[in-house]
Amino acid sequence: MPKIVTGGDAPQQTVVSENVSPEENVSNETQLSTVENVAQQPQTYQSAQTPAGMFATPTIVNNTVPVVVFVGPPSSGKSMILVRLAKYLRNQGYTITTDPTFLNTPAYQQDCQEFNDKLNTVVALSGTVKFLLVNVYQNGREIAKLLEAPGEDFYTTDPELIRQGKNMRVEPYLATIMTSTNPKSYVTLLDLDSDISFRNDQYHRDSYAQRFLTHFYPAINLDRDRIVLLYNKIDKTMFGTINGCTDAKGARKDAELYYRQLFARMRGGLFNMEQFVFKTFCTGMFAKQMDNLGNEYQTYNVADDIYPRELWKEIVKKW
Ligand SMILES: Nc1nc2c(ncn2[C@@H]2O[C@H](COP(=O)(O)OP(=O)(O)OP(=O)(O)O)[C@@H](O)[C@H]2O)c(=O)[nH]1
Ligand SMILES: [Mg+2]
Repeated sequence: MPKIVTGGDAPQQTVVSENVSPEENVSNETQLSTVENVAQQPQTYQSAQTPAGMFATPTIVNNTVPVVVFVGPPSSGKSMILVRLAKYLRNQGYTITTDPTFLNTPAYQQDCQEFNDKLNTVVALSGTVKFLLVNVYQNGREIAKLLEAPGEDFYTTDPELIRQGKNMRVEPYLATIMTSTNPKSYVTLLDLDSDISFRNDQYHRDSYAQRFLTHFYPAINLDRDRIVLLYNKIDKTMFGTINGCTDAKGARKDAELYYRQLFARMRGGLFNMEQFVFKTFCTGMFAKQMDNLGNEYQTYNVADDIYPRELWKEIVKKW
C-alpha cells in the first residue's frame, strides 16, 4: 500500500491526560507523519482524552462499530445527506443519537444541538455545522456511526488555504479514523452542482479527484471497506427529481464524463462491484426563507425515501 498520505503538517491541539505514560505523551507532529504511523499508534490518541471521558480532537472511541464517512468538498451536501439518512432510519425504527464523546468542544455541542433540533423539521442545517458523529442503534445495539467533517478537510477551493498546503495533507483525526479497525463505507460525493460547481470548474474537479486518489484512497482497506460514488443534487439535472432518479444510466455516463480518472480507477469487472458502486441522491428541493430578524435560512421539501433506502442498502452491503 503506498505511503503517500500525510497528516502531520498541522497537528491539532491535544489535551494531554495526566495519567498517560511518557511514551504516550508525545507530540502529534512526530506521531502522525503518515497514515500508517497513525494506525500503529492508536494509543497516542488516548492521550487526547480529557478527565470527563471526552476528547479535544475528533476521536471515535469505539474501534469495532462500522462508520459511514461522508467525503466531499464544502457545500457538496454531506450534512444534508446525513440528516436525510438519519430521518429515514429513524422512521424505519432505528434510534438516532449524537455521540457526545467524539469531540469535547462547545462548538461540537452546538453542532449536535442543531442536528437534534432540525432532525424533526424541514429546516436545513446551517452552513456553520462542522462536525457530527451520529450513532445508529437497532434493537438497542449500535450498528453504525455517521461521520460529517468540514468539507475543506476533504478539498478546499480557498486560495489562501491552498497556499498553506491544505489540499496536500490529511488532517490527523481523519487519518486516524481512516486507518482504524472499524469497517467503513465512504460515501464520496461527486461534486457537480454545489455552489462551487465542479461542473463548471475543470481545474478543481480534477484536483479534487486527484486528491481523493492520492491522499485518501490508499488508506482505504478495500477488502473490508466500501466506496459509494454519489452523484448528489440529482434534482438539479435532467436525470432525476425529488421523486427519484429517472435515468440512472444517463447519470452515470454524465458522472464518468466529468470524473474519468476516478471511474477508471474504480472500474474493473465483477470483482470490483463489492468495493465500489455508483448511486444518485437527492435530499430535497431547497428554498430560501427569512426570519423576522432578517436572517436567511433554508427549508426543503424532503425527497422520496427511495434515495436514502437505496443508499443505506449499499452502505451496509459488506457489514
Ligand atoms: N437542489 C439540491 N440542493 C441541495 C441538496 N442537498 C443540499 N443542497 C444544497 O446544498 C447546500 C449545502 O449542503 P450541505 O449539506 O450543508 O453541504 P456540506 O457538504 O455539508 O458542506 P460543508 O459542511 O460546508 O462541508 C444546502 O444548504 C442546500 O442549499 C439536494 O439534494 N438538492
Ligand atoms: Mg456540512
